[in-house]
Amino acid sequence: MNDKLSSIDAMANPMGSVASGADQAPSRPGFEIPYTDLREWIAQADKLGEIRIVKGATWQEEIGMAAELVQHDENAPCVIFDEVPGCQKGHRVLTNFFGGRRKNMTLGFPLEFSKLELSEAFLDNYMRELKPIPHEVVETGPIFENILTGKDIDITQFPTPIWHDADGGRYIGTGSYNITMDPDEKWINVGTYRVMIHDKTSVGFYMSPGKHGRIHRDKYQARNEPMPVVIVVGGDPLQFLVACSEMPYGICELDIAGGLRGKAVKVVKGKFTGLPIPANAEMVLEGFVQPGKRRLEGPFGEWTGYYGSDIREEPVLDIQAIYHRNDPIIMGCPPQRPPEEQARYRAVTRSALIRKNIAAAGVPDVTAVWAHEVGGSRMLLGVSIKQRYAGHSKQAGHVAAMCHAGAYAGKYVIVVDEDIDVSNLEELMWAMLTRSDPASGIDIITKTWSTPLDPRIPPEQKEAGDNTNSRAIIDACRPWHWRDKFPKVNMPSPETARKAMAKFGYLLR
Ligand SMILES: Cc1cc2nc3c(=O)[nH]c(=O)nc-3n(C[C@H](O)[C@H](O)[C@H](O)COP(=O)(O)O)c2cc1C
Ligand SMILES: [Mn+2]
Repeated sequence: MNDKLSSIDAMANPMGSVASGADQAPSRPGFEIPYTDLREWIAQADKLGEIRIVKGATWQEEIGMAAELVQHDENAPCVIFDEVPGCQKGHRVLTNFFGGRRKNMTLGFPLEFSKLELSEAFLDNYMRELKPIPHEVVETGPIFENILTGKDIDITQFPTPIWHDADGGRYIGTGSYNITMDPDEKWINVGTYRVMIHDKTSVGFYMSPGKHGRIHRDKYQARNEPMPVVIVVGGDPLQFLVACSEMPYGICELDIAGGLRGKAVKVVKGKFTGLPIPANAEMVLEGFVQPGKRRLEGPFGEWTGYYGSDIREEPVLDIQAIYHRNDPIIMGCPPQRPPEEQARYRAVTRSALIRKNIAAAGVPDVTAVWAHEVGGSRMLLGVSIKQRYAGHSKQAGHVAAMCHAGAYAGKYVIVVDEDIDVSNLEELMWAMLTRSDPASGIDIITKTWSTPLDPRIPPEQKEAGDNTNSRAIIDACRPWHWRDKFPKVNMPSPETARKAMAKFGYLLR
């Protein structure tokens, strides 16, 4: 699984290689994603014994409290909240989908894979060559079981929690995705951006500068035209994982999810916007963002572990229709202080994407990448390489810091030799402490892509509209020109370690 990316891939453009032609055969002989929607996913996770149902918890306080607890424990179950006081029985909220052994099931890989193996399998089987399969329009689907329009629209009736006690509102969109179209280039984007309820018929959402949905929105605003939007607030977990990952610009994430599954995603057309809506989604909001219309949004407990960006004016979605299945399930993935659930799944997907991006930039012999959970899978990257030439480690570090999947909101990149397991935080730190020289081994890049959510950007800089931060690239490889003189590591060889485990492993249990 550790084999190198092919030289063909290394020479591909930085967007990654994208095969066209959309043949329907999955590229992963032997692996299969065992569900096509959230309900089938729940049935699979239940088979693993990893689903718990909680009845009677309140949306005002208790669901948020419980979510915080389970999301911080990677072996905790997925929890589905039902019979939420004040809400209809059967209208549910699901949290902590990505944990335990179900995370492997979610990606269609063997349950015994480690997180690094999971990420590498994701890279090898899905990401190395993206093979999008165009989504397929069908007449109808379960999402049209209930259609609420006009006076019937009331988004406040569903069990949307207050996730963190100082949140500025009820966030219905956390495990959600927004579907929009580029008004010039006409391509469809699917991206996860937090969504807060304003009142019965409107919600607000926050998109950081540079995100694809934000680029679409800025274009509509510049044209002074309403932007059609569809928001899926519960649906296929695989689609969600694709929607919240930095996929290439210009490619529809519905088609990427179809490609991963080897089967086109079936969509119905929104009755007001004509935008594609996954036919088996749980709940969907459809409407328009009027140019210039804004309302206060936030604060919201964010992935950095802070209430990110204060309450500010953000665009508003006026809801024209709510579609939902019978007994709909809202998917909740509220960010918490890392490491937590969100960091767990993003580590798996982002580490793979960064590795792909580095190879696409032509850097050879990257042996592993890990986007560490403690940094929300953005702020601390570990990269291991098999050093081939002087300057190789700096090159790998700078590309990791600046490639598409690694650039946004990064802080520290540590480059180490291939003997280090970069997914093991203590091992990575040990390598940094013993193989880097602070005076000569740290490069700083300034004015880099970040976000108003970054807690360390000074207020006066944010007010001036400058949300950039800086990066440190720490070269913790054995110095190239005297690598042979570097003291030997005093750990046993892999062979001795295996023997020790076989003979004395019982002492650990
Ligand atoms: C649970 C969750 C919530 C997120 N919320 C936001 C958000 O509010 N605003 C934002 O710009 N990005 C948010 N993101 C990150 C984006 O989903 C991610 O950058 C994605 O790549 C955006 O899609 P795009 O690349 O098509 O723009 C969130 C991610 C997750 C997992
Ligand atoms: Mn996108």
